[in-house]
Amino acid sequence: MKGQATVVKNAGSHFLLSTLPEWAPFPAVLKGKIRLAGSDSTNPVAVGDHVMYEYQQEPSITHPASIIEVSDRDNYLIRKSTNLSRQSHVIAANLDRAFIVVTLYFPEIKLPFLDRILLTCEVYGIPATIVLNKVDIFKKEFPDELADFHRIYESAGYPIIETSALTGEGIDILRDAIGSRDECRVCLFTGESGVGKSSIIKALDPSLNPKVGDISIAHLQGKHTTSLYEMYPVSSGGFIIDSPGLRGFGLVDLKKEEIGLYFPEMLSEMKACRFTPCTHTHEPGCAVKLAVEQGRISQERYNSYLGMLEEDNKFRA
Ligand SMILES: Nc1nc2c(ncn2[C@@H]2O[C@H](COP(=O)(O)OP(=O)(O)OP(=O)(O)O)[C@@H](O)[C@H]2O)c(=O)[nH]1
Ligand SMILES: [Mg+2]
Ligand SMILES: [Zn+2]
Repeated sequence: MKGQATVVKNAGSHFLLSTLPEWAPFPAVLKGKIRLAGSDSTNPVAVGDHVMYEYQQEPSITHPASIIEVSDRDNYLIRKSTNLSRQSHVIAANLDRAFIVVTLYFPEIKLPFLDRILLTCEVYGIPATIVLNKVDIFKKEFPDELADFHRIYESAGYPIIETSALTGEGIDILRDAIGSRDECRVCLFTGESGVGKSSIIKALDPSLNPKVGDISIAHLQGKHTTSLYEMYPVSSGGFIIDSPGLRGFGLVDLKKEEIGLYFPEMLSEMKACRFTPCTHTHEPGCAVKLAVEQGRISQERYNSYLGMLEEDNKFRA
């Protein structure tokens, strides 16, 4: 017999599937070699994938279903490994939104890293919201840094939701952004280790129990507690994919002239550049550089952009 379902957990060699919006996960394995056409990714099946499976008897741990086909993806988020192999890894597929979780401190935020994730979401057409977690730690103590963060990302056009998984602040707003039961959205939580992705899922729905880790005192970093991609049904509505903390985030292959197209705030300025294409670095009459000088584009985002151009040199030289 055959059926269609969504991948809700990816444990490498075995999977859990569920027929969304029903939540009744059952085990499955990959049958034979499934390759998506044109894909060199290390994982042919990702959480969020819609798959065709077959089974002889009701799927169970001892008799898992067999995944026989992966349907075309509406979208997916992909990361290149940062080593020279440049293999790609599909993070998740068929996403309605990515929530990129960050915090200003513990671990300290790295803006270029956030900007790489945002750029990748733009490239793959996935709407992104920034979740600024742990506000209980820095809202009072670091108001200037907080204001700076809002200035940078609001001018770039990204929504920011401030949350604390500890006090519950902002969790209702986040729940609304995920959506109601009828909307049945599938959303990814991604970001560095230790920022509180799993903690927020618990705060959104206390009946869910993803593992939560510590922050290493020695390094003030997360300890990579979540090791698998796994979807959770939120009781108020929607499905959230919890994911392991990202370490590096290699960029997809883009031509130099293309990178700026995925910075929303540059896109609106670059029409006025004197030259096309313009890399917005040395060219005279560059409207993007003017917008940076005049404060419409933040220096921080522009610096991230320059960093990406440089990385591009490193891998293409
Ligand atoms: N003060 C404070 N601590 C938080 C908050 N959210 C999470 N934490 C703490 O931060 C640590 C890491 O939380 P996790 O939820 O495991 O972080 P994660 O992003 O899932 O980390 P990985 O699974 O390693 O990627 C834990 O000690 C949490 O208790 C928050 O809003 N405020
Ligand atoms: Mg986690
Ligand atoms: Zn320009």
